[in-house]
Formats: sequence, C-alpha cells, structure tokens
Amino acid sequence: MVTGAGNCRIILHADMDSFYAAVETREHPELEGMPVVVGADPMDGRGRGVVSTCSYEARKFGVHSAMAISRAYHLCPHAVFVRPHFPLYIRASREIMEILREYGDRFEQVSIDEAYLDLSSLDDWHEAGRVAGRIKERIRGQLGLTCSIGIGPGKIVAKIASDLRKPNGLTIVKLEEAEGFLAPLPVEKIPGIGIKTAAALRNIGIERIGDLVSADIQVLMGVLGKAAVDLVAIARGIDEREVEEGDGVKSVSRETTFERDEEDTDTLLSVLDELAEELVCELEEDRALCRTVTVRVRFPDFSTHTRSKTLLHPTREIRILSATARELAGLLLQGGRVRLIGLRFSSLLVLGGDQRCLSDFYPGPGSADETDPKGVDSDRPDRDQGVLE
Ligand code: TTP
Ligand code: MG
Repeated sequence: MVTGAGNCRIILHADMDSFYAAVETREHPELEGMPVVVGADPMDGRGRGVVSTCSYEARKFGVHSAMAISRAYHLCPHAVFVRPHFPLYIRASREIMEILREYGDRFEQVSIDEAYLDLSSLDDWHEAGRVAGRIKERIRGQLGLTCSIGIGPGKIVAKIASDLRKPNGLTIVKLEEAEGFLAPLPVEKIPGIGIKTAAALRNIGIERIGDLVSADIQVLMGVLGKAAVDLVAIARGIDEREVEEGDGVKSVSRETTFERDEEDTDTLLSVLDELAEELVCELEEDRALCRTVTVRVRFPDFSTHTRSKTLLHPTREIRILSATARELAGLLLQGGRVRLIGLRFSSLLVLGGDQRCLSDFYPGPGSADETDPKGVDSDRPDRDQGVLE
C-alpha cells in the first residue's frame, strides 16, 4: 500500500557513485570492472599526495578517499592509477545538475556530485520513487554514470539514505519511518558529527542516533552545547531545513582531511596545489575571477587556523592563486602535523556577457604586484565547532 505524504515534505538527495573514478571509466571503457584509483601519482609506492576517490572494485582492497596514495599503492598495486582531470568532472557535474534541477520545485547543489531536490508537491512517496527512477535512468542513459538517491522527510534523512545502498542505490524513508530508520545508525552518520564529537558522545554512553533521543538533555548540552537541541530533533526525524536555491556562486572551496596526520611540507603543498588546480577549473566553468584566497589548516588537536589574502586584482591565473595559497600556507605550517588542509576562493567576480578571461580586463599574467601585501587579514584560531560545522 502506498502511503500519501500528506503535508509532509519530500526531500531527495542524489550523490554520484565514485564520481571521478566513474567519469574516468566512462572515458576509458577498458577500465570497467577494474580497481581504479584517482589521485596523485603513486610513483611505485613513493608518491606523495592523496587518493581523490576510487572505484568500488578498489574499495574492496581498503582503498578510499583522502588515503595517502603510497598506502593505496601498497594495498592495491595492480590498480589503475589515474591523475585527475578536473575539467571533465566539472563538465559532468554541470550536466548532472542540469538533469536534476528539472525535477524539483527547488534545487540545491551542495558539492560537485550531490544535490537536494524538494519534491513536496508530489502526491506521495511512491511518486517520488518514480521520479528518482527517472532521474537515475536519465543520468545513466545520457551521461553513462550512476548515482545513489535517498528520499526522506528532511535533508538529513535523505542524505543518510542516499549513502545506505551505494552504488546505484535508492532508499525511501517515509516520515513515519524516519525515527526508526535513524535509531540504530552510529551518530557519525549525522553530517557534521566527526570523530571528535562522536568520541565525546561515546564517553557519555551515546553511540547510536537513537541514544540521543533518550539522553538527558543537560548532559548532552554539556558535550554539544546548544546544538544538542537540534541534534535531538534530528534524531527524532525532525529536520526543517529548506532546500535552498543558490543565487549564484559566492565562493568555491575544497579541503582534504588526511587519513593520517601529515607533516611533510612538500606533501601538504602539493595537496594545496591540487586543490588550487581544481578550484581554478571551477572558476573557469563559473566564468568567475577570485579576489580573496583563504587557506585553512586544522591541527591534530583540532585547533583550526585560517589565513586570507585579498588580491589587488581579481584573477583565475593558477600561477598567482597557487603562489598565494602557498604563501598563506607558509604562515600557518610550522613543521608540525596537520589533520586537514583547505582552500577557498571567495569575493568572486562573476563575468557576464562576452568577457571570458582575465586578459579581457588586465593585459598579461599577474605581476609581482598582483597581490596586496596588506591583504593578510586574518589568523583566526577557530575553536573546533565539532558539531554541524
Ligand atoms: P564523494 O561523493 O564523497 O565520493 P565519491 O562520489 O567518489 O564516492 P561515493 O560513491 O562514496 O559517493 O566525493 C565526490 C568526489 O569528490 C569524488 O569522486 C572525488 C572528490 N573527493 C576528493 O577529491 N577528496 C575527498 O577526500 C573526497 C571525499 C572526495
Ligand atoms: Mg559521490
């Protein structure tokens, strides 16, 4: 029997399966069924840098995103190691998002390979499931890629559901099933609850999402602060956050969390270069120029520091942006171990009409005075926000 959704919202979350690796396999069909690892050059096990992602075949050997590429090589030396081709992924992402946005009353892209749709105007969950089926068929038929979809009464349930039966999964969690669906899952499944918060929760006897519902709210607030109230609501399946239509790109960012804290400066800088390369591709696709570069570094004690620099002229020259990122990283890295490194390009100037590149505005690539030496505007030791950051 199909249950009508009534006044309840119906939210869909779609996430592509092993996205970069799937695009590579589509481009090179001979890779089908093989372990494919996209990331830094493994250099016979001596390579620096990390795994961006890998095919599900490679995951069977224990390889995963953010793992040191040298470790991936040792786990699965016969894998096909591929360097990333960001323009391909960004094009595929655009095409995927174009398909997805056709189906929802509201559409929100949240990363290169995932988006939410608000399907609340549909009659019931069954109808939403049919829409999900059509989306999957179109993405597969037109783009040769698979995705996993979760449908639920709110964003968090939908997101957790999309991850449940990967790859090529479809999971529908109705409103009345949401609390029971969440209850047995580990708290880390809630987006924003990381290792540190999960450990603090474990200390007070909370391991599963259902434990949050029965916990003493005062004790919970001692660990989570005000977020405790939100998290208990989420654990009950109550999540009112709307699918928010973006009003254009304001910033682009990427970060890498190392599986093992990284202390080699060359490795850290080479990861930063890759992040910059990827973000420049996004700027190109968005026809945008960047004015502010921010590097974020999180240390093993979870203290997080950022440094920003505002450039004199907006640019998307990789040379300038990479050099600025490296310069900022130099101010933050002190030879110690690093847990996460991230890069953000903000204060974007989105170009309209015929203007295509920097040289339309400023002749020649940026010179030494491209950057504003007074632009370093923050060294803000952030407190770890832990929850729902
Ligand atoms: P994810 O959706 O997290 O991963 P995925 O699509 O590869 O695999 P899954 O089937 O589990 O969803 O990330 C999307 C892409 O973002 C991924 O293909 C590569 C990139 N990425 C990185 O470059 N580094 C990372 O640490 C992660 C997690 C992703
Ligand atoms: Mg994905």
